Amino acid sequence: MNRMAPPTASRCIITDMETGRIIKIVSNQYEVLCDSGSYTCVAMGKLRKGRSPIVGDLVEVEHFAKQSGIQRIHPRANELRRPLIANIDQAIIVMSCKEPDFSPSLVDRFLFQIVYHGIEPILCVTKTDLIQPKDSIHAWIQDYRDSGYQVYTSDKAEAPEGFADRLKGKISVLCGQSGVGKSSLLNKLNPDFQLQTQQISKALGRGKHTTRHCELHAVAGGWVADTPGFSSMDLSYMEPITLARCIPDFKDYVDDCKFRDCIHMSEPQCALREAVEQGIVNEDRYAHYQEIVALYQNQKRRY
Ligand SMILES: Nc1nc2c(ncn2[C@@H]2O[C@H](COP(=O)(O)OP(=O)(O)OP(=O)(O)O)[C@@H](O)[C@H]2O)c(=O)[nH]1
Ligand SMILES: [Mg+2]
Ligand SMILES: [Zn+2]
Repeated sequence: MNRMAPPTASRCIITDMETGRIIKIVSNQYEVLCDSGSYTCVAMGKLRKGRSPIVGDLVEVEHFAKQSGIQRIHPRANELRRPLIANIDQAIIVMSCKEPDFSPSLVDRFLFQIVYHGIEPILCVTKTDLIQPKDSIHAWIQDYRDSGYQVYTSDKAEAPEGFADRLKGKISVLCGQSGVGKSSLLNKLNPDFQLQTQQISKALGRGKHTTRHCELHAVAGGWVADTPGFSSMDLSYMEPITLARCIPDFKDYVDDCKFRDCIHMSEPQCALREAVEQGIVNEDRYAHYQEIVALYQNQKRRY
């Protein structure tokens, strides 16, 4: 029997590669969760020339003697621009009743971006303890429910009822302005969590950007990305015909317009506008859609 060791050359090509998911990026350090553990990795040279790895990416990691490096990014199932994250199942739009004030126009901007990228939206309205039972925000919440959206509500004490079940087995991302209570929501779901939270600035009436990085956390049997808050996003890239097709409460109507290239603004016999006029589709959401179309058209005019 030949007991000789395999030739050295073949030993050299055996590499220690593993697939993992990026759960956090700070400076140029990538935290990648693999089956064998969590590794702080660098991006290898050939990656730097192409697209950059982002949180949520599935990557091939090579383990060397003293460090681990990301060699390849798997193709992405989807990708959000703000917050920047890949491969997510659902995005939770977090909006507070007060501090900062509830804004349906901002909810819809988040919503449009999420559905445009093929991601399932969920709405979570926080700080219900700060409003009276007769506050008009309750009517807004009902409007979203009537339009077919899933809406959770929470107060200072409790995470929304049934919310933990919705996260199970999924990769989710929290989107919302600073100070709405995104990190607080995760702390409520898992008492072991101590994510930093901070009162909103009384002077400015808005958050102080307490969370600084996008990071996936294991919570409620799933993964949820806590993200830094923001309230402005560039949506002028969204192509109107495609956007209208992606909006869940619009899509049943857009195929019945007279013109196939109808962008549902002033074209005759527009089925979407008729549905709005009949009160079937929410007129505020339609107005918010029109704002995005105007942004798109302005941007096109400039180039
Ligand atoms: N009254 C009340 N306060 C809340 C509720 N949820 C969060 N807060 C408070 O709102 C403030 C901001 O909460 P955070 O969780 O830090 O907000 P955030 O969305 O993570 O903010 P950024 O990290 O800056 O994006 C904190 O003082 C929380 O205690 C709630 O349901 N009711
Ligand atoms: Mg936070
Ligand atoms: Zn139309």
